[in-house]
Amino acid sequence: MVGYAFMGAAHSQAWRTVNRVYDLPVRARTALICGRDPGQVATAADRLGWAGYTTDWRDLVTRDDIDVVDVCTPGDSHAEIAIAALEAGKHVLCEKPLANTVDEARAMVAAADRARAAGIRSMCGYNYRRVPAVTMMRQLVAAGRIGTVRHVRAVYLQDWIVDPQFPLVWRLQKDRAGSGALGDIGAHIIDLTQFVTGQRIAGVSALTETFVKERPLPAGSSGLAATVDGDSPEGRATGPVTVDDAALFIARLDGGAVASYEASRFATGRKNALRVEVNGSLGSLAFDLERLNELEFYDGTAAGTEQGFTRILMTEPDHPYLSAWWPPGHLIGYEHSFTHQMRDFLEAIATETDPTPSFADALQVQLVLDAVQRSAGAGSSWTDVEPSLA
Ligand code: SOE
Repeated sequence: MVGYAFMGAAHSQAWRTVNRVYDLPVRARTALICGRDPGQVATAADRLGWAGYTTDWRDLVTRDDIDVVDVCTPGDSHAEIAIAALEAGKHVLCEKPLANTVDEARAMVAAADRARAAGIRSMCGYNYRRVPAVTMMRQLVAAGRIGTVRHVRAVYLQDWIVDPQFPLVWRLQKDRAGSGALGDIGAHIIDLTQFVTGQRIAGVSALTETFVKERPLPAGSSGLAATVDGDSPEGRATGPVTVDDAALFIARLDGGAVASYEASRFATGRKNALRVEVNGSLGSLAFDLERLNELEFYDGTAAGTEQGFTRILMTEPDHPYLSAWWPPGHLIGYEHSFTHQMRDFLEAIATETDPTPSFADALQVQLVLDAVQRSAGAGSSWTDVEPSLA
């Protein structure tokens, strides 16, 4: 694994857990973790359960006893590491968004295609697909239970940078992160809604906003936490915020649905509010990450006297991914989506099948991000999503 902050910790937990929960034809061994700071990566290896550590990611690529490389770094290094790993014959799991630019994403897809011919698998980490309620939403849509999808309504709202004195961490720097709320959390709802509906975003009209344009430089940071020097703002060195704080867009999907999306880190009081509602000709489905063990289903074909949203508690063995966990009626959390992701990735490797979302699927999300940025830059003008050839 490369990276040991927030995503590195979430993925480590999943790698350690996956074979304890699921019976799989292969076992994951957490061999080597990489980070730039020798002291911090040593501590991370110990805490997160890795047998060894290194400060040079090339060690992961050159070591013969390593089969899988998991890329949990900021977006500016995804392409270089993932392509080198694929070329060295390693299966690659790469965090979302796939890359910082469409060109990088295309190069990653090309590398993944070449590697596939040699039996090497690749997958992008859109983990929320593997929340059982989200997987079941897709199954119900595919089974026709809500009929023809007409509306998709998606928001992903956080508030962790609302304080103007919150420092300029890498997620607020375009050269490191590619974009702001758009790529960090907007990418999740783009992927999730396309996954659930089976339809792809064809065109958008968008606007983005950066509310706080200058922030203090961080004294230290890890994951979403960061510190600044001094007790008061006076005298702190600052730098420009080069990404969006919020991104909003309307969209047409290629199956005929219309959609709205909102991603913001300034939605005061909303901590991790990813909500998706899909309305079809026969019914509706709604999901809220802050209540991730629940799925709301409105069955418009039920007897008139019985119509209304039903809350399905996602705790039963027949629900996706859940039979391996706890006895019926017991709940799961955020981290389980990563364990499910590792389960599916390992199974694909063992059965020599291609896992999803593929790099090509993730390139398509990247093309939507690109269309949103182009539309926002052109005064919200209607902008088609470039075809991905995927
Ligand atoms: C921070 O905005 C963040 O951790 C994202 O980077 C993740 O992708 C998302 O799952 C939760 O929020």
